Amino acid sequence: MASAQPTKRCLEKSRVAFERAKSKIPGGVNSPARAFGAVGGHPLFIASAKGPYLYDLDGNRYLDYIVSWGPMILGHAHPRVLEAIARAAQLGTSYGAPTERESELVEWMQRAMPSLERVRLVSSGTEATMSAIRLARGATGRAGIIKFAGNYHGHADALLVSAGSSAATLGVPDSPGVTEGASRDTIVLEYNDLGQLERTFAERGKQIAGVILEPVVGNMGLVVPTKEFLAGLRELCTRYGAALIFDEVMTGFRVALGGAQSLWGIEPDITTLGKIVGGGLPLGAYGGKAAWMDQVLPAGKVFQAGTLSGNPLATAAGLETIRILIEESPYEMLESRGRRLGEGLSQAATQAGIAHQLQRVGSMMTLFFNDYPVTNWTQADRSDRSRYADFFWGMIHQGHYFPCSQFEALFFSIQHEPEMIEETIEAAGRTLQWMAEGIRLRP
Ligand code: KE4
Repeated sequence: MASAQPTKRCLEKSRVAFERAKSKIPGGVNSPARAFGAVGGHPLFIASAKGPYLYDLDGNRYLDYIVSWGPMILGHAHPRVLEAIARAAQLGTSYGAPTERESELVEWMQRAMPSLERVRLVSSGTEATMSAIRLARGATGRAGIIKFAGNYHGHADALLVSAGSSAATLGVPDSPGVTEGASRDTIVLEYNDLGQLERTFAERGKQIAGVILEPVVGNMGLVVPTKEFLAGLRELCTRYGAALIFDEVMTGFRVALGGAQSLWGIEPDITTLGKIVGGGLPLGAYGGKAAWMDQVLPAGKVFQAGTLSGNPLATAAGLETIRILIEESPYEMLESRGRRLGEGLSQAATQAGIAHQLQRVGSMMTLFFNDYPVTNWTQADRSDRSRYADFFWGMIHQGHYFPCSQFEALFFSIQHEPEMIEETIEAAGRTLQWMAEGIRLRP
């Protein structure tokens, strides 16, 4: 029996705002990930956010399942975080000189991630990963960096090769402007393919400065590494003296307090961080074993600098966020709510007779419209993008803001209560039923 037809929300003010923005900002957005390029229509312009909710210019309320692409694990406008930022702002916003709070933040990070013997604070995840590969190259005197297709590490030239996230979404995994010279030393392999990794090290091990990966991938949709792949990575990097770099910008403090490295029991040489560690303000970090990190200037000779590195407002927001996560330890609750959401989405797709894979770690997950489990980019790339676009818009018109791409993970916060998770599951059930009835939901 045909279910009630979807009612479309009025998004007129966002549409007008987008037209205005397009004449001033390339593509009307300051990051392509939020352009809705893969799902059609125009992006929603946000007026405010509170707790688990976003509010757009037209006054529509949404349960937020991107939470700023990961950072807002405590929910939006958390009172303690706002108070910490306001208190810091009264003392000035940037000094260009060291402050004690930078050391305090690092000490709290070290409590969560013992592998962080030294940490350098920067202003974004891109800066963190760019610096980490420069460190690996400077410390080893080698040029080769191994990355994996579908893994996104920000937009540094050497890493914008077969990248995931919006690079994959918008079909520019190898961007114009990234020269052959910049990417010549980047070796791209298939995620979870240990044999290919072993052969590459056997042939070129002495040229490899480091291997960088997402230890749980979010940027091709959620893909989990096999134990053998991770163990092989660690053993090969040790054997050949290459840096094992865990890009935990997305997974750090998300999949566990200690990130994916604490889940998998693998200690990287260098970890890159961002998102949650800044509590919603611009802050990234790279850190790890002192033997590596003490080669960064001025302790060592590998250059890296930044006007706003360790910014007082960003460290205040990050410190309060990490404090709350350590004090409240919400990870069992995030796991149980994540399990319920994942099971609910999968059951809804099964009831609608729609082929799918639900892949999840804790409070990050992806509903792939794909006939087979996704273990690498080749498989992720076979997902049905149009189906995802229909799903996305069916959820938007019912007030649930999912990632605007099949190749992104969804996240939720500690303020997404069980009854909200149930609302989302019910909305997904209606959406998937409409899709099964052939109703076009995407613009
Ligand atoms: P930023 O430069 O965006 O702070 O971090 C880059 C980055 C590095 N490593 C990983 C694993 C990441 O996921 C990211 C950024 N993630 C994307 C979303 N998947 C950010 C959203 C955007 O680009 O607007």
